[in-house]
Amino acid sequence: MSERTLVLLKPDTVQRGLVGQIIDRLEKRGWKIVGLKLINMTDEIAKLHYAEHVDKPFFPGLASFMMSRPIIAMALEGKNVVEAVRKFMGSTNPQEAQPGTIRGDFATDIGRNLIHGSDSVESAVRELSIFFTEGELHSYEREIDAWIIES
Ligand code: IDP
Ligand code: MG
Repeated sequence: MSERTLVLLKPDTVQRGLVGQIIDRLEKRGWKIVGLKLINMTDEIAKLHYAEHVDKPFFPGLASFMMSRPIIAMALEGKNVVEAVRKFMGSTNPQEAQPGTIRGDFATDIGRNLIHGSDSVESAVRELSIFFTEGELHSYEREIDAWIIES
């Protein structure tokens, strides 16, 4: 079943000029971009988005990093895209991430791990509503989908 997920390209991705490479990879994988913008994360958004981590010791550092420079927020659509994007990103700690994943190919430090992806379909729905209004999420046809998705 087709579903949607939230991907954030964190400030390190934008600063390092890796936005194009990462978007290139996820487009080539076949996922459809249904929302995309460059934004500054605020304290309020950080607390909402990372609600499960607000009381963790790493939260202040994480929040200030995420607010330090612009980020890219994207909504992706595809078959099992939530779980598939998690695999595409690699382990949270890049030291443990497999080569071939974003974190395994481009990152070395857990606090500079380049990318966020929702961890479940429920999280995706919640997180997408933080970053996108309904009008900013687009439904459209792609002729090439017949060559990517059997049915
Ligand atoms: P995820 O991004 O792979 O879903 P989470 O456990 O949800 O990982 O943590 C959210 C983010 O918080 C991570 O991507 C990472 O940037 C940061 N983080 C998580 N654990 C640590 C830690 O132990 N030290 C520093 N930063 C951490
Ligand atoms: Mg997470």
